[in-house]
Amino acid sequence: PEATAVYSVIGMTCSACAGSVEKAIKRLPGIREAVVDVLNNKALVNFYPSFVNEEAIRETIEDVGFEATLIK
Ligand code: 9UX
Repeated sequence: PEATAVYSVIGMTCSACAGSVEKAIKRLPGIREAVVDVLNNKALVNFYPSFVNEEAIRETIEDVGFEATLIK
């Protein structure tokens, strides 16, 4: 079964920022869906826990250059 994680993402200033975060998350294994909302500084990710976890996703967002905190 899949799980959902929501992150607060600090530092995204345009929709291209959100696009690059989404793309990076979707390159990870086990990602079912990723939606990044630049206006609300949030990322919602639906994933399969046998392949990836909350912390790996969080680190991927940080690797793109934004500060990410798991909020849900
Ligand atoms: Mo453009 Mo968004 O360089 O950071 S992608 S502002």
